Amino acid sequence: MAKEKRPKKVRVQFQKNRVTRRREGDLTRYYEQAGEDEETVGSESVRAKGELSRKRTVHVEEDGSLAIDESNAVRGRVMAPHGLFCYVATTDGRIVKCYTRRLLKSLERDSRNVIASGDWVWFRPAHGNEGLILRVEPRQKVLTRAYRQREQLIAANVDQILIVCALAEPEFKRNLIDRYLVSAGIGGLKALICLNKADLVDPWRIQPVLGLYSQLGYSIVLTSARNGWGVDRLRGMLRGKETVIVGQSGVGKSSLLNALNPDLHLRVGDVSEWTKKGKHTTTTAQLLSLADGGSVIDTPGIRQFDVWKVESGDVEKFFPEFHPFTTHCRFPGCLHLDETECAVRSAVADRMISFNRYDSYVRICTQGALDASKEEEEQ
Ligand SMILES: Nc1nc2c(ncn2[C@@H]2O[C@H](COP(=O)(O)OP(=O)(O)OP(=O)(O)O)[C@@H](O)[C@H]2O)c(=O)[nH]1
Ligand SMILES: [Mg+2]
Ligand SMILES: [Zn+2]
Repeated sequence: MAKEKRPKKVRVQFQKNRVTRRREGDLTRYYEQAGEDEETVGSESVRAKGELSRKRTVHVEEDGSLAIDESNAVRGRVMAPHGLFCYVATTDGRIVKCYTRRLLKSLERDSRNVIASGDWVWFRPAHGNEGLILRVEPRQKVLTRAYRQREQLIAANVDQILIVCALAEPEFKRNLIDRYLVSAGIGGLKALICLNKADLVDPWRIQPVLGLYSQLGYSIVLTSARNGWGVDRLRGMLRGKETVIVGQSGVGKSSLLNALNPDLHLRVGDVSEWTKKGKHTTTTAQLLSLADGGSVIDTPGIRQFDVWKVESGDVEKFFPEFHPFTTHCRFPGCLHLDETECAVRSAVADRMISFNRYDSYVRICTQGALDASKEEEEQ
């Protein structure tokens, strides 16, 4: 007989700001007055042990998410988080501006952001077209990165990642592709690579990159959002799937989505003439539905993408071309960095492994040692 699932109790430390006087004009004050605390009577208890050590007992599901009464709540998917609030699309097609219940922030024991684009949530409707998020459903596959020594969720509940690079303007960065590939591997996401702005370069320049990544087994597509090359093929790769689209600012992520679905009317920017780095036209990740099925999360361009907490010994898993050589290294557990008689490094010297890929590998393995102050966001 199936075991009945029952919520269990956990103790949650209050955040400091829950025990201090609320500021005038606090955005969530209205909702708390509207009964956040009353709703939880019976399921939560407060024991005061001095002002700053208050804890609350809450009921959580087996998966760790907060147990709530779903009969008073509406289910929806987070389209775009905007700091204190986010827009949530309901299954009946409405878009509701939602704030987040503070208790969720206290429950978030790892230091991730509480809500991400693509999250499935339950909210309690309030006046106007607003609501209060009570529960975040457990996430399936996610894309995260390291940002200021914390794990930042970029997108939740996605099947695949589309890594967009521009072959020119801004300068093509191969190393970034490899970082995204490792993060995709960690998150269990299928990785697709899109080389955009193909109209700006001679085809012969692209061959080595196309050859390398297709030999490694990744789907790779050459596109031009300007003249429409490759757009049909790309549409086929995204159809019916949940995809997060990533890449530097100015590579053409939003332009490609407009080319796929002209109804989206996404803002696209100018690549600034003097830096050729792009101008950050998209400022928050947003979930968009595609006309022929599936959805995409368009993300803002970021300058630095670091993989979140991967052990050096695990990085080689995501470099399949190393695998035939690793068993020939002299030391078991060789990290292929500075060990003697390393078969991977010999293969790089013999050009059997791409130097650029090996360079990416070394950077990812040693990224923990990088000065955190180097991490910056282009926004
Ligand atoms: N020549 C050429 N220009 C393109 C192509 N795709 C996009 N662009 C131009 O590149 C610039 C940046 O495009 P966006 O779509 O805003 O780039 P993005 O990746 O969304 O940038 P962020 O939102 O800042 O992350 C715009 O001026 C586009 O017109 C292309 O295939 N060829
Ligand atoms: Mg954009
Ligand atoms: Zn080795």
